[in-house]
Amino acid sequence: MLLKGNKARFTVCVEGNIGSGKSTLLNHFSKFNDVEAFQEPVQKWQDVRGNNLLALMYEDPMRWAHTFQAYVQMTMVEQHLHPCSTPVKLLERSLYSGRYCFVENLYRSGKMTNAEYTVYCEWFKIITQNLDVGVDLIVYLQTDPEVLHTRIKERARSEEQAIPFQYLSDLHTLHEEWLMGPSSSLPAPVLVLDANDTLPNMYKKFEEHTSEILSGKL
Ligand code: DCP
Repeated sequence: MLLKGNKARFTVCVEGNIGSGKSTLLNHFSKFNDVEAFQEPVQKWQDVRGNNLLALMYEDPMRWAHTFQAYVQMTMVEQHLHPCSTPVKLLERSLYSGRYCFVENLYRSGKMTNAEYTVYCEWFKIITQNLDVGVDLIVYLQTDPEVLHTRIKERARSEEQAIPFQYLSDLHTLHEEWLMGPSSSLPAPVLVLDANDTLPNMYKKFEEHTSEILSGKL
């Protein structure tokens, strides 16, 4: 595939912890004519020439976290650079949450070595400084880890069934630090939506915030 660059006028990344409802938001807005939505390529991560890297990462993070995150980073570059024919490009997650939430968490909890973390971060720096991975708006689906824990059990994605509550709680803290704090690592302004709500109420919120989400304007 030829990566020709991002031609969309407005690029929005949807962020939030595991199970916060990012895919639901993307599915909702993908029905709009001027929006092209790019779902996170989880299936690619589950089958890298027959290797389920997502499962390996959860089973043995000390061995596989770096390999998995390096691959996620590569697929995220593809998403960021993928040509877009519509004015609005909607991305599920980004290079940035990989770096500032997941990898930071794996490093802080001792599941990535200092050497692995450094190599990953060097790649991140080269990519963000040299490629067109610009973002205009981040939509943050802010959700309590208790709610996520229940949702993850209900949706029963097999790789995720052993995720401990602490993992979700740590990831929540890092999303909050990155998106709600005085962060110098934010690539764009953040629109926060409380995503603890029921599905019908979330659809109402999407409707209320449509113009903000698709143009950054109230
Ligand atoms: N994941 C990870 N590291 C990343 C990105 C994702 O370990 N840099 C893992 C966490 C999940 C799976 O990949 O097990 C998918 O995570 P997401 O939170 O990105 O996607 P969901 O499918 O959970 O999104 P939602 O339920 O909000 O639609």
